[in-house]
Amino acid sequence: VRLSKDKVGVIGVPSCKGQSAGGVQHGPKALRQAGIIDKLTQLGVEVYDYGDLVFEQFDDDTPILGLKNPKNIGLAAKKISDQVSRVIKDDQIALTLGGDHSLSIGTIHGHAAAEKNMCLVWVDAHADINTPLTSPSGNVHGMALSFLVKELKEYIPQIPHFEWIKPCISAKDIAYIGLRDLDPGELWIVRNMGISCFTMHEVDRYGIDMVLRMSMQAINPHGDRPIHLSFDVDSLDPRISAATGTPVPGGLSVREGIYIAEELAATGKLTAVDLVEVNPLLGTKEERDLTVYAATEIARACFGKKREGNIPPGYVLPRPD
Ligand code: NNH
Ligand code: MN
Ligand code: MN
Ligand code: MN
Repeated sequence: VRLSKDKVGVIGVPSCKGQSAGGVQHGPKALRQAGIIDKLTQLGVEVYDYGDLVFEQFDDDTPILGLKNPKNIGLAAKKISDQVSRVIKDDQIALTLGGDHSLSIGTIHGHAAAEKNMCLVWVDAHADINTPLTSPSGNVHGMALSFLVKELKEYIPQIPHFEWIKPCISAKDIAYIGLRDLDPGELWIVRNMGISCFTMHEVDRYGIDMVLRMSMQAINPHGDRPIHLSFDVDSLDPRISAATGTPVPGGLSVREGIYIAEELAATGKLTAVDLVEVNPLLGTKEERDLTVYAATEIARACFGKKREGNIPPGYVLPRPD
C-alpha cells in the first residue's frame, strides 16, 4: 500500500458538546491508551502526535434556534479547522481522534482549505446533515454536514460563532456508507441534492466491495482527488461498537469497516481521517475494549496495515551462520 503521504499528523479532539452523553471527550485518551500511536508507527509511517486540542469552555452558551452550545462548538470548530489545514499543508495525513462528530465541521473545512478538490466518504449510521431548522435534537453532531454543503447555503440560518464557516463541498462530492437512521429533513436533502448514499440496504444488496467501487465512481472517478474519510464508530454494529452514544442495530461488521479503510488507503489519496464517537464511559469494560479495538484496527487499515500483517521496516530473513 502506497499512502498519499508518508507522514501522519495525529490531532486529539476531546469534544462532547455536539451531543448529550457524557464521556465522548475521553475518546482520544482511550484510543491513545490502546496504543494507537505505536501501532501506526510500527507500520513504518512517520507519526507526528500533536496531542489534544484544548478548548476554552463557555458556560453561558444559550441555544440558538434550538442548536445547543453554539459558542463552544463554533469556536472549537475554528481551532480544529486551522489545525487540520496546517497539518495537511505540512504534507501530513491528518488523523483526528474524537470526540463527537461535530468536530468534522472543523476537519472538513480545514481539509478543503488545504486541498480544494477534496471529496468525502462519510461512514455512519446517521447522515448528520440536519439543518438547525430540521434537527429533532438540537445536537450539532447530527448537523455537521449541513454547514459545509454548498447547495444547503440558503437553508442555513445565521448562528453566532458559525459565521466564519464557508460551505466548501458540493453534494456530488459526498458518499455516505452505512446509513440506517435518518430524520425526515435529512432524507429530503439526500434524495434531492444528489448526495451518493449507500445505506445498509445497499451494503446487503451489493456487498461492501461493490459499494466502495460505486462510491469512488460517483465522487472520485479518475482517482485523482484527495479523500476525506469521516468514520463514526456507530456505523459499526452495536455488537462491536456498543461504547458510543447512539448505537443503531444492523450495522457494519468489523471486517466491512476494515475493508472500507483498506480500500481507501489503497487509493493512495486518503488525506484526512476522522475517527469519532468512541465513548469509553458507555457500556461494560468488554464493550468498551471491543469498540476501541475496532476503531484502532480501522485506523491501522487506513495507514497501510494488511490483514496478513506487514513485514516490519528493515526486516531481513535470517540465514544460518
Ligand atoms: N439524527 C439525530 C440528530 O440529528 C441523531 C444523530 N446522532 C449521531 N450521528 N450520532 O452520528 O440528532
Ligand atoms: Mn456521526
Ligand atoms: Mn452516527
Ligand atoms: Mn471528471
